[in-house]
Amino acid sequence: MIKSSTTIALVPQINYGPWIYWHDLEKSMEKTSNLGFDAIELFTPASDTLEVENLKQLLQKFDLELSAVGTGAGKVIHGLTLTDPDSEIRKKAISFISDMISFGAAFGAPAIIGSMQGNVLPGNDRELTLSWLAEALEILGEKAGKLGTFLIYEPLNRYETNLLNTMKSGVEFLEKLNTKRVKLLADLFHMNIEEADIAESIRIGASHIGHIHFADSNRKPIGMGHTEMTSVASAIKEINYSHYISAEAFPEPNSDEAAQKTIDSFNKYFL
Ligand SMILES: [Mn+2]
Repeated sequence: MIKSSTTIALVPQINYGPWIYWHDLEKSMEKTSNLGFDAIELFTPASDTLEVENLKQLLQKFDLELSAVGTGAGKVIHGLTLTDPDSEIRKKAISFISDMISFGAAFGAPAIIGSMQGNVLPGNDRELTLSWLAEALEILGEKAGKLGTFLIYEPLNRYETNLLNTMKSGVEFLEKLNTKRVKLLADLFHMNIEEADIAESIRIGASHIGHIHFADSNRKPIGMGHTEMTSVASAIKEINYSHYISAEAFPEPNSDEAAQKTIDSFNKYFL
């Protein structure tokens, strides 16, 4: 079954970005639940921002699941990436994500590696940089596996990383790893920029895809841009996708309308 999720940003330093709800966890969960979503995806400053027992109670109260946890705060707040030429920074990045994996795993939810993957920096070797990414995914994928979950790696568009931008390059990268506990994130906004054919790329990703970010061509909620969603939705169903479709979209025109637009689109294409 394909499941729906909103996104909630709880990082005080960030006040705008592609998240539906902002800063008020309980109110955001209540609204998510009232609209009929299955889950929430969280963007928190750290793995210990929320108390596990407290979040468990809230999830139960609102009949929601945790779809995934983001790790981007490691970069935004601490300047950490998995591909920094400084090995001490890479170690800290691995440790930050490792703690996030433990937090998510308490709810059966995977952690997402997006901006924490970093870039090949000027003057650095591409193969060496990719080997640092591979090393980190091996360690973190196995850690997630031991905790009964998996890790999600997200190919980003060229304006956010120069590492891997397409589903195909992501699949080829994962297939060279020893760990089988890393899955790919199909972010429809990034794919709109990088892929020749989003539906075909979903088929290429197939069983490797473990999470989907649901956003239109302009990163607004699906239905507010020009992504041709009918063929994309068919491909998602065709591969028997059974994880979450999560609204990593701008809260436009506001959070409530963005959430409503998202669930209307989700119901239109996936119910
Ligand atoms: Mn994304």
